[in-house]
Amino acid sequence: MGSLLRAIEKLDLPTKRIAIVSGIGCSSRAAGYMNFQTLHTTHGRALAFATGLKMVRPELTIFVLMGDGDSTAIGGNHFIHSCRRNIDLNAIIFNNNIYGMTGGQASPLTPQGDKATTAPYGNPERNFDIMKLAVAAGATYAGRTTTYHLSMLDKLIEKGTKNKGFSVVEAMTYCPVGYGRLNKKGDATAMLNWYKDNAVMVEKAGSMEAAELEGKITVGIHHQQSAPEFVEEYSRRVEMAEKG
Ligand SMILES: Cc1ncc(C[n+]2csc(CCOP(=O)(O)OP(=O)(O)O)c2C)c(N)n1
Repeated sequence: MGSLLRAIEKLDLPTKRIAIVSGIGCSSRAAGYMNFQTLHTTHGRALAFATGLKMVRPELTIFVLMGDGDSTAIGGNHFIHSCRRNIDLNAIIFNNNIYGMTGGQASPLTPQGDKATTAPYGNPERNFDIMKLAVAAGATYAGRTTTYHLSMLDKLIEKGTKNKGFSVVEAMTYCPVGYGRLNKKGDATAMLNWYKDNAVMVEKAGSMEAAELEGKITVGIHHQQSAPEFVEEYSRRVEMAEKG
């Protein structure tokens, strides 16, 4: 939340033109602490609400705050179609590798083998790589970092906001209670240190072997491209149809 506020300050955007849309979860509570135009919506549907808002108020800069369960489980379909449409929204995914608010169930971002209350013998499922999912589905900006690397997180959000299209920023945000305790990751400080020790810049990762990257977090801008933006494309087509 601090990174988002610092990025907004840097971008010098008029406060009244900023909307924060969030789903339901620990992460989505962030919307309630910020004094912008805020919508705290339903679990998994933040992107659907944000899509409607952007279509009727295209002048708004919209940040969509979601948890990993919110955005990739119940809201997974909205996520891939938002990427595909390239609608000008700024999704910020707080990835704590678990369903935090409801007490630590496994999410699509719980690493295989890790424990969750619904996976007491270790998670048998493979986890998504949000960056790969976003890029494959058509997002025009995808960046990832951790809450240890705060200045990088500020910059990733800032750059993503400047992108005209669907931007995804994945912020690894540790949950020492729901995930850390079950997986013996230590306290909050130990989890932050784990981020510090295991982050690899995406540029460097390109020249590393898959085995070396096992268990590492690749951080930085993973993807950037330009493509037609959905609301503009939609309006252009309406205009053309009206002209006959
Ligand atoms: C339709 C619906 N299904 C389930 C829930 C219960 N629920 C509330 S928060 C949550 C999971 C939150 O996990 P995540 O999205 O990863 O966010 P976090 O709390 O970890 O930030 C669930 C399943 C709900 N509120 N609404």
